[in-house]
Amino acid sequence: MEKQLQKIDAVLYELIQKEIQRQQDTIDLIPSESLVSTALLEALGSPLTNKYSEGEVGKRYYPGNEYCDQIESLAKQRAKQAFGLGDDWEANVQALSGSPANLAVYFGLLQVGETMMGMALSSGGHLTHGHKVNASGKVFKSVQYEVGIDGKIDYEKVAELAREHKPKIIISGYTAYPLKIDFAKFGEIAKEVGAYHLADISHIAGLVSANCHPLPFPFADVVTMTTHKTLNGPRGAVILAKKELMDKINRAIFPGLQGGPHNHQTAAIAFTLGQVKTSAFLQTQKQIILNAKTLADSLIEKGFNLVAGGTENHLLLVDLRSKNISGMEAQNLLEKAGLIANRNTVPGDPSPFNPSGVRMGSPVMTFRGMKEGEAKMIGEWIDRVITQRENPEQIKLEVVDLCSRFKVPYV
Ligand code: DSN
Repeated sequence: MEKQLQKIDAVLYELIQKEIQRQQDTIDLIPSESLVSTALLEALGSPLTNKYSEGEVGKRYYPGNEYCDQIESLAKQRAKQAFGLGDDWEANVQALSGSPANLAVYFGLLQVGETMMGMALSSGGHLTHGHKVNASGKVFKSVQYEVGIDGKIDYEKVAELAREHKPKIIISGYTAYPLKIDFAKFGEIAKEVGAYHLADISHIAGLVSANCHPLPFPFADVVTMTTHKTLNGPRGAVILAKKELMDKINRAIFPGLQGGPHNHQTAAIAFTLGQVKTSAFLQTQKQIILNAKTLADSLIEKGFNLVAGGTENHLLLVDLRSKNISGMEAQNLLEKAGLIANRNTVPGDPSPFNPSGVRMGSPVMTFRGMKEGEAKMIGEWIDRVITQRENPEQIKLEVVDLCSRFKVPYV
């Protein structure tokens, strides 16, 4: 097919080219972002976007779904294979992203006003885990647990809170937690109080599928994940649930929360899940962990404090209070140097509006092919920007030079 966008809408084309160049010339340390292949973009940019497929495979509200049915079935089958699941689990791949996926689980399994329990946003939980500004915290009664001042989950405290409030769902899985999660322990706590255990593995789905992080199965009743983080797929989500719960969740997705699934997105999810057992994917997930650890060690060596003392996964939280710089200032200086990391609260932060930390992750640098040597170099640049207060524009020249040796696939 001849390329058309540049001819028809040069303004939009130019903006997309500039964004591609920005991605090429910077190092993306945001642990929830990704770098997809051009093969994936072919599926995502396909004419499947034209089609309506409200309903489920074989039971659609529109005709003409022969191939969309096969594509959605393939995605569901691959979702189960990716995590080694058998007939007692089912998959839904229609949620448009992580937030609707989580809401569908709550609306499917809870009545309005019933109690759910998740980690507070300020401790590394997600908005949809019961924060008061989110539908999850408005529609349901939300109980929030927090990490200790050491940045670690105190499983006994979580159990005590669960015994006190008797939530109907307990959520494990986080957006800013650098340690491994003890899913078995969460399963025990949920069982004791008669709750469902929802594991939201959005951040670590790639690591989990590659056995680089303990699996939430069989300790969870439902597992949600976005597909655009360590899984390295398109924006989207997968819900895995025990067979007897899936009907309720399916109905919460459609007609409860959404209309037709995005078939082009489903195809790209099927592609992503088809890659997870390849040796290249497994190797990349191992390298993500090695790179995060190398970056963490390099920062610790330079005198930075890391929440929880380091990392066991793909991300680290740098506590900047000893460096006399706010999370916002650090984020801005790092961006000038071409290092893209986001400000984040750290345990004990008095206000979420002025966080004292920066969150960093290794997935995108790893997807670009960077290894321990580069991760160490990134740690040195961060130190030069934040501690030595060197001119970030000068450091950016070095960053762009490194980036030129690790091209994003679209330039
Ligand atoms: N925005 C994602 C993150 O950065 O972790 C979570 O939704």
